Amino acid sequence: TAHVRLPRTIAPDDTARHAFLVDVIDGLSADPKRIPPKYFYDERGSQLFEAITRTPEYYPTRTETGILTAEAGAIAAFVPKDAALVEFGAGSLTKVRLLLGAAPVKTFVPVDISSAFLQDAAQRLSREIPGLRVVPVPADFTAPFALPAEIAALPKVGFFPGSTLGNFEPHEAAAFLRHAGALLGPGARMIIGVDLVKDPDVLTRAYNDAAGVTAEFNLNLLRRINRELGGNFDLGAFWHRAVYNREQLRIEMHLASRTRQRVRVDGRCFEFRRGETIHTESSYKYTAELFRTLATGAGWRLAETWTDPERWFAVHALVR
Ligand code: AVI
Repeated sequence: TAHVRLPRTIAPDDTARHAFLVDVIDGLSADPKRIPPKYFYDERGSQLFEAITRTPEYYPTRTETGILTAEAGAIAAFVPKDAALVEFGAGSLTKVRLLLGAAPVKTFVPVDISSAFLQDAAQRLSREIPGLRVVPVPADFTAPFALPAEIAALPKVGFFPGSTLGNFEPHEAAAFLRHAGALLGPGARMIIGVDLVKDPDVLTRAYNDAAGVTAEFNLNLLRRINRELGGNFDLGAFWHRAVYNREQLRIEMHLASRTRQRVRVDGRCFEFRRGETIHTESSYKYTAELFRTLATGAGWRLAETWTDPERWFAVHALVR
């Protein structure tokens, strides 16, 4: 029988898997080993992150929510009438509800890498707020992407809560702010939540919760590699380590090898020394002044800053 080869289009899932594979192979080949934190967020990872935000030790989410609630009026006054609100890394959409309740927003554009989670959350939101147009964009916002054409003529406000900016290296954070400015266009505004530098004990506890949810979240990355990239990581052979780096003003999360061992990913072999780690995340903390310098260098002007009574977290308003 004749053998007919059908043309095969590359599905977006293949492209995403390939990018993941390349980053993991590169990162495990590097010394020290590293994997970018954006890969934490498969479905289970997104759920584990939500669970972290409910632990007593993880103060950022509830502190930021407190600021958004207490300052809703002032923050809403910063949003132009009929604006389109573009949220970067939208996740579960809990925080934006606080803003949408107070600000004159007509169109909401949540951008998130975890597309199943996003579709679900977007659907729930549009049912909840009937007058609101929700246009979800499933994209990795750390790479270039386009905004939907239907919001081209509207004034645009970026929303980037949760101190996600802190998970970028400082040069990446500057590049992100510059790109976000170009994407949102002239006259754009931005509301951005950033964790503040504080007592190292408070920081260290926040990333070492007693119930072990953060450890589960960190280890889930290995589970994802096993499932999606054909890895054979033994999750019991690694442990979660989170430490504050006082020079760099960042929490570092690592997965540390309990023994000397060999691991395979996609047919390739990687050696671990006993105690060797994979650096899986940095979470940079910014003083208000350091953040001002970062934003100014990226073409924004810092217009206002709202904070909580303990000054643990900051919500900044930027204007281009
Ligand atoms: C999403 N991001 C801001 C969190 C953070 O605090 O850096 C991720 C996280 N990692 C461990 N706990 C929470």
